[in-house]
Amino acid sequence: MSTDRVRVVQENLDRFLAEAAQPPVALAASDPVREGTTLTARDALALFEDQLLSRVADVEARRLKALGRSFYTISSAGHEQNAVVGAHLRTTDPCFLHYRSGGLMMARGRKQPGVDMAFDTMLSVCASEDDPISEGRHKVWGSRALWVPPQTSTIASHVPKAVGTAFALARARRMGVDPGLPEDSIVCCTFGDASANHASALTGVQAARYGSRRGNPLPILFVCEDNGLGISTDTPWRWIQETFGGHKHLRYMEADGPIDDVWDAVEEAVDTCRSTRAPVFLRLVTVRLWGHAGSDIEAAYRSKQDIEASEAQDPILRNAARLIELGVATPEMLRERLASVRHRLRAAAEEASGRGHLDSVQRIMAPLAPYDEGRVRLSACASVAKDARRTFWDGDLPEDASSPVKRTMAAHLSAAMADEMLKRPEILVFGEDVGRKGGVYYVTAGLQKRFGQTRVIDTHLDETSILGLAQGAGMLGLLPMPEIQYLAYVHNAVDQLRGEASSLQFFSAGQYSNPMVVRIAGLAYQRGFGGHFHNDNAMGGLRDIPGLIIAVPSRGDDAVRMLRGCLAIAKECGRVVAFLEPIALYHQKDLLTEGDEKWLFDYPPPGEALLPGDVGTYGEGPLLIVSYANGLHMSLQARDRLAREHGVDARVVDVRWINPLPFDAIRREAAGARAVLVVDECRRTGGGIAEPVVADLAESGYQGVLRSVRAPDCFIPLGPSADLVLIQTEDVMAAALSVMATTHA
Ligand SMILES: Cc1ncc(C[n+]2csc(CCOP(=O)(O)OP(=O)(O)O)c2C)c(N)n1
Ligand SMILES: [Mg+2]
Repeated sequence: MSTDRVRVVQENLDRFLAEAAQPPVALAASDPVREGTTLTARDALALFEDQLLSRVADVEARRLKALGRSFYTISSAGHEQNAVVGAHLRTTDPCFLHYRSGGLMMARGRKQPGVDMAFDTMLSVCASEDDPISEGRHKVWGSRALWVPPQTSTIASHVPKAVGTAFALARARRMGVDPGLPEDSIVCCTFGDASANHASALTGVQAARYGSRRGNPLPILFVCEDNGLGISTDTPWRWIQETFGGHKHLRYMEADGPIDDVWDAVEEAVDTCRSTRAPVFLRLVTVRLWGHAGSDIEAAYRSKQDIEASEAQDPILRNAARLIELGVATPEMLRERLASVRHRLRAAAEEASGRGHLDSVQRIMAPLAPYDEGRVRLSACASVAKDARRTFWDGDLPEDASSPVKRTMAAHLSAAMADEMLKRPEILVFGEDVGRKGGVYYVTAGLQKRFGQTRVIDTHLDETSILGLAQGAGMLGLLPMPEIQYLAYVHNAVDQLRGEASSLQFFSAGQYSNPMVVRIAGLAYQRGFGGHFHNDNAMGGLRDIPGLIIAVPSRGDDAVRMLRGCLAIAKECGRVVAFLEPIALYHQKDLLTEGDEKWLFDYPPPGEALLPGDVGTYGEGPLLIVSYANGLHMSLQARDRLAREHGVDARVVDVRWINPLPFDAIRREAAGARAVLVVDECRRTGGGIAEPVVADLAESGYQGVLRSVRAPDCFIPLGPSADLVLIQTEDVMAAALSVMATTHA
């Protein structure tokens, strides 16, 4: 068997077009291709050209790859019937696409003057800096003009945000925010048949059904491009139908057969989704030609008969035959189209592969973490309408409150959220139990009552969907504030932050953003409610996400100022922010002795804010302790005892911002210190701050002694044993004394 299946498939088409008989009739351009369809001869021919563009782009990508001039060979070959989906959708229907949706993109591009999707595709496979969507950062289907946010290579990870976008369409309008799309827009999300088994796909579909069942408009069209294979593993016969057919709150349809039948089926699916504003699942039957990617040797796991059977089902071959049979075109017309497309793509390939690539770290990173401090500070410190506040607080402003109960971090955060919601009508608060109950720790208590169910939503129990909604809402102009109940429970959905939300600005060259402030209750030291999953003392899984801002307040007033800063960063710069709230400090009142109430603070009135780089400092002394959160609380206790019991003075710095770490401020503070002790409640190698802070000081030439206190690399047991694997004030004392002893020696 010839191993060059690209050539074989092309030759099949050429041979067919050379030998095909003339059509029995000739249709006029505006004639329907047969009775009972809206597909006209003109549309059918245009679709065929879209499909050819997609096909020949794949051929050229492989040719260039063999020459070392392109870098991506996962093709759409065999999937080109998806062009019909592109033809039926509007360019104002947001699309989140499978990597084989090339036909769809060509058909969509045709609707937008000034867009040349074929050329852009070649730029993309060549990783050219001129690729309009990603500037060569990845081969993605994406376009700002066509409302197609770029997808990542993680299969199905785009499904939750597609659902979130569909949900946010109507929600934004209800909140008075214009999403910039027509009211009857729908969202389209395509994926493969193997991907349909993935947790992200299943949870996306489930979220759509659940949301719809709850009475929300959820106009999402799921399109499963079913080629029966996931790389080498076959999908059981009828599996997609068995899995997604027959569910309530999900209309299931199929599109298969000749182009005109596919046209009718897709039309019905799109129209149903648009008119019912409810989820529709369309199985689009496809074949996969040429293996999974250029590097895949398909013959190793598929028989010759199997491969040839797929090739015989080549949609372009079948469509060519159908167009001739229906009288849409003569073989000669199709030959001419094919020749012209080949000519056009060859020129595009040559041109695109000659263009440059991003050529500096600076240019590569430019869209990753945009930050305009001036704008952010203005926005963070902007006042909240006085009258609205007075009415809302019923004359009892939080900064005037005197009851200590009102001044814990939890109470302050609650008030700060209310103030920010008054100030920013685009804020949407959602998560598990945040509405009626007010959150597990009552931080969102009362918000739903005051702001209504439109702006404060109890979601179903799924962190992936929560973060999917955050992305969709953010893309449509809302300012999402999702809550994740515990740090340990962000891990099961962390790809939505890591691979998706945090990478959107990067892979879209800053053309799309999904601003959000994700509130996460976390860290350890909870009394009475323990075990690892409620006391997760590691944030390494967040710290290594490029561009993600991580804020960790240690006291109530800081929390308020930092939250204002975080919302402003999200709003003004489109950034993704993790706001990690130390559970054990939510209701902490005391600092040094029981009942001293020294950890209660006044509510900072609107106008005050903290931004990355703004650290907190306590005291003076030759010992510098660098810490955050519970460690900060313990460090301040240690500082008091060091002075009283040992005559050792220490200065304590609260870094407040875990990402980006305030290295400049730490270096400045360290300059006058004989020793620096980093108190890190996270695990020794769990991605806390000790490693980077110590490394930075060492590398920047700090001459004093460096030491750290960190927790062992262990999960946290239930009950009193927990304290054995969590650092304690005693540990801070011991390390501080030992390090100071070294400096005296
Ligand atoms: C989460 C994840 N796991 C594994 C992969 C590697 N991978 C890429 S494509 C693919 C198969 C997908 O098959 P299917 O969804 O049927 O799409 P098809 O390629 O057949 O169109 C796999 C396993 C990935 N990209 N993402
Ligand atoms: Mg497949």
